Amino acid sequence: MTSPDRPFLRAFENSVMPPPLWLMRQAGRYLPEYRKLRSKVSNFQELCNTPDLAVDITLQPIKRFGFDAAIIFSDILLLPSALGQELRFEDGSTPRLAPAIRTNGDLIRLREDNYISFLTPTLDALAMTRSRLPKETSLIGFAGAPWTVATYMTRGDSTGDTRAEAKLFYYRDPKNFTRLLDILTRATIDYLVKQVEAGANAIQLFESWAGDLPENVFRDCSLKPIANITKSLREKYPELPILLFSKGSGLLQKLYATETDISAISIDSATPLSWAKEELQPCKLVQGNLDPYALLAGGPHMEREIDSIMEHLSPGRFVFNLGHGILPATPIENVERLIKRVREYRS
Ligand code: 1CP
Repeated sequence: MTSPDRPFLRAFENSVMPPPLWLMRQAGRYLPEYRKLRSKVSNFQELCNTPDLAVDITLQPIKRFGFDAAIIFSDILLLPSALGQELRFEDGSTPRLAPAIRTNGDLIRLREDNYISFLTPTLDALAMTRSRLPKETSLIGFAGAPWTVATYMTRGDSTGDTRAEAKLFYYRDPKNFTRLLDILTRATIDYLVKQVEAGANAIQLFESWAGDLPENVFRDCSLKPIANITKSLREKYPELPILLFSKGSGLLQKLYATETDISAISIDSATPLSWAKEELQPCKLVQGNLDPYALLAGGPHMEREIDSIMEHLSPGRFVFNLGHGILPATPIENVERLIKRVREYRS
């Protein structure tokens, strides 16, 4: 049996025109059909943990827009919840994990076995989604990168900077903070392997909070765990597309490209296109990077930005996306215009 033709997967080999297209957070509050389902349950976690609902939500943007890839509806914070922290999503505020993990003594509270059983709803949703997706559409599984997940785990209920407690834990007690990163690295590998077994065709890692790390801390806390995760996945799945989105990491993104086994870098909106073309694209696929506010505003500015991204990046290995998640106030018509502009682009 030959494998189905999936433009998103083909783009990892060669330039594909028009380029494959999907949007980070494409299932979410800007969609009326999402808001309708969301209003029927008491909290966001219930959506993630009810496979029928998670599948319907994952498929919503595919049915409406025909994107080339679906991303499973879930959250990066379900993993620390499976490891034993209590997770609370409250509308309009940052999600919370309690009690905070800030010392060696806190680490022993984390579950090191059987945590995957708490993630079964997402694995079931992946398998069900794969069976219901059009065959040409790829399915993306995901996890948070260990540093970003650790920022939430160490933060607890504190209201300060998201990264403060993780940095302080690392600076005061690097040995035990590294143990936390190791626990997360191992659990993330396990979880991603299960996601691939359930039907994910590609994996994306989200590193949202590594943007202001000094280089040596970046190497220890972001680069190293990501290198370990990708090495393990690569040994098991030599061809698996592994994408990494690392918001705000600027020039240091080059280190992921040269020192890890990722397949693609999803660049944020502040990453210069000419730099991405020259420094990243020769060795990795580049994904990105329209500013979500340009999409929200729409109009001629958005069209110029799309053309510029296409001009720089579409001749190489490229997937069109945003530079961060789509904003809840984004008009549907602007998403439709974006798709048309990308698919009808002529250089
Ligand atoms: O309906 C609602 O009000 C819930 C909003 C929401 C949604 C739709 C949250 C809470 N998470 C999600 C889904 C989600 N989160 C997906 C689903 C797939 C998709 O369509 O893209 C993904 C991939 C994520 C990843 C995620 N969660 C990240 C990494 C990417 C990023 O945005 O930087 C992070 C940091 C989170 C934590 C999180 N979950 C939810 C919120 C509001 C946040 C961010 C909070 C913060 O800024 O600290």
